[in-house]
Amino acid sequence: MSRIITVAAAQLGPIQQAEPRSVAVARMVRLLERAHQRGVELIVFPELALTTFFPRHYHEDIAEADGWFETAMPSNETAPLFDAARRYGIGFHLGYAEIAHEANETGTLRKRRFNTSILVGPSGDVLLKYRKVHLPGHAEYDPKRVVQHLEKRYFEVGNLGFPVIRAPMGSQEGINMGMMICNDRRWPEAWRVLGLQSVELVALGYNTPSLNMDAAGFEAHHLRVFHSHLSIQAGCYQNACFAVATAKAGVEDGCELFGHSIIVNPQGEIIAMATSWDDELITADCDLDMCTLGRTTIFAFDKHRRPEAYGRITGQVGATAPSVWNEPAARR
Ligand code: CDT
Repeated sequence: MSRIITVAAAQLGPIQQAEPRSVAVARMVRLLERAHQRGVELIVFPELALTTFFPRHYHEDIAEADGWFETAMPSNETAPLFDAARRYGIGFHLGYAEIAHEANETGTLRKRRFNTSILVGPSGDVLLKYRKVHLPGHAEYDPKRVVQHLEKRYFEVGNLGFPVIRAPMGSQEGINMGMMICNDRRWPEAWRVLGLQSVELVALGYNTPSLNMDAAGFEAHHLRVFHSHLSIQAGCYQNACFAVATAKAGVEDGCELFGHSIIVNPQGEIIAMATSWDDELITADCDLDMCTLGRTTIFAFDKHRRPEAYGRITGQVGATAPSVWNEPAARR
């Protein structure tokens, strides 16, 4: 049986601060209807898809930001999305800010906030949840920045690892699927952890500003999209998988997000790309058997990986200084 699945990246144009979730959900339902007309079986929406990218807004008291978070999924506001997906038999990926009442590492039950994504099956069941691990930005207001990026203030580091699930999707009886969120795509470790679980398709949502607001040095504008694509294409090639990488795009609360959503194959080739800064659906037929070549030849992990040489990857966080070469004493 053929292992071809039709997938879509459902790029969203900007969502302004004052816009309610109902507007974003209605836009997503329209994209889902268009996806159905094009025979799509899995649709990927962006990171924090229900609201503006609120980590650019500073709240002194973190609890004041709770209005940006979801306490239930589905909820009354997101139910139309789940209903439409069930009606059309389409699976979907959704990014949102999550409040969970959970025990922390010490066993104390408390309110916890995560940057989360879920993979929902065509039946409406949540198949898999992921919480963003690589949180960019800063935790305190930074007066040097023109636009804040306060993910480290509002979210805890994800505590679910990088899980992969094999589940039915569309006409396929089983696809190995995993997720990452925005900044995660720049970290090869994230891709490899998914690759080590035989991932075939990575769903990935992002919100990336067109300008580097870090005020720490110059970065040419055209390199922003290049680095995003480079990371996703390398991740797919080195782990022999597909990725559906979906952006929020356009000018949101005065801050420009660069869009350029892509679908990438296991050769690292871009097979579809968004061209607008608006709501836009791009689709591709992905033959999952394409994953076999890489994973049985150059990236046959079981034959060629050398974990005994990779200790530093999990053993340290920051880079150490290398040992310094000294000219032999006889030549001094
Ligand atoms: N949302 C997100 O993770 N965005 C980051 C921007 C980094 S600039 C602080 C990204 O890696 O695209």
